[in-house]
Amino acid sequence: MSKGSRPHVIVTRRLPEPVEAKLEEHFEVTLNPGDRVFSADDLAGALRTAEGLLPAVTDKLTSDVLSAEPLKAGIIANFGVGYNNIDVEVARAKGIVVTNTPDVLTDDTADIAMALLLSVARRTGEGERQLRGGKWTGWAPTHMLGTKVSDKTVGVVGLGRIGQALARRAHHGFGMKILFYTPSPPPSEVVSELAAERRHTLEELLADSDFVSLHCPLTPETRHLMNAKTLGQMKKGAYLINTARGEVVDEAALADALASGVVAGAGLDVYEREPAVLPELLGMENVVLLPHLGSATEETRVAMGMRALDNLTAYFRGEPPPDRVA
Ligand code: 8YV
Repeated sequence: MSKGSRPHVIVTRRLPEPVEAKLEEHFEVTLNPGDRVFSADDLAGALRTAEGLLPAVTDKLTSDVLSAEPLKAGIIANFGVGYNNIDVEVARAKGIVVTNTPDVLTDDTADIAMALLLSVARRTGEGERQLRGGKWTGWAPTHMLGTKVSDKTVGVVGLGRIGQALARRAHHGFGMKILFYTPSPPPSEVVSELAAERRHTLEELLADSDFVSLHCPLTPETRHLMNAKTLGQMKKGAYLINTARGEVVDEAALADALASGVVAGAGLDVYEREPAVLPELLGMENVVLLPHLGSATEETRVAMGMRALDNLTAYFRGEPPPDRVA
């Protein structure tokens, strides 16, 4: 039921304090101070109870969940740019508006992609584990030699906002050559600024890239885009970086490719079955594993919350929400 005259919004996860305070100024808000992850029943219940829902990547708004009756929610303001956690076709059919939070997390996510690229190439995780484990015996000319990053080629899969930001860092900061494979290329000024070259097939991109960085959304077409076959098409000695969605990579095939040396190393921030990570990967030294930290800075998580709030505010004022995706 609507609480009072202000719209009721259910927030599924604990958000940074300034965001929760601002939400409370505008709406009747149900917060989740204990940060317990909602079950499918909880999500369906929320859609029956409140006019608005503010979920995150951990909330699977499947066709079943969205079929909650009688439906009260008119808007799902997702906290995140990726919205593969929401069945947008069903939401659209039910008349539910869906919004996301683009732009504000672009730089941070590109930073994490670059951090993973540097880390796996220069073996920083492995080095730290060795030192902390008391196994470092001292400097030596041949100790833990990695792969030089500067002047190498990075193949960017998906040259959207985050792909471009990664390419900018790699090109301007590290003198890397940029190749890209994307369905809709950015404006020609962007391509020239990055001195980037388009490859029309994934196979062509993989064959020429020392590093492959994934920046595409998860869709039925991109699910397992990197599989045993495409991993096998990567250049010898190349590295895979994934800050997009875990399901873009067949994790078991990646573990095999890493174990057999088909792929030299990987830097991963996302996984197929988060928070589970394939045990084989956990035991590998040539893999850098982060716990989905792409947008995890104080500034950005606040900005994401404020962006979700702007979408809710516009919707409840009867205006078009700025980041409507369905
Ligand atoms: C977020 C992300 O942490 O925005 C995205 O798509 O993957 C992450 O940056 C997560 O989605 C929050 O719900």
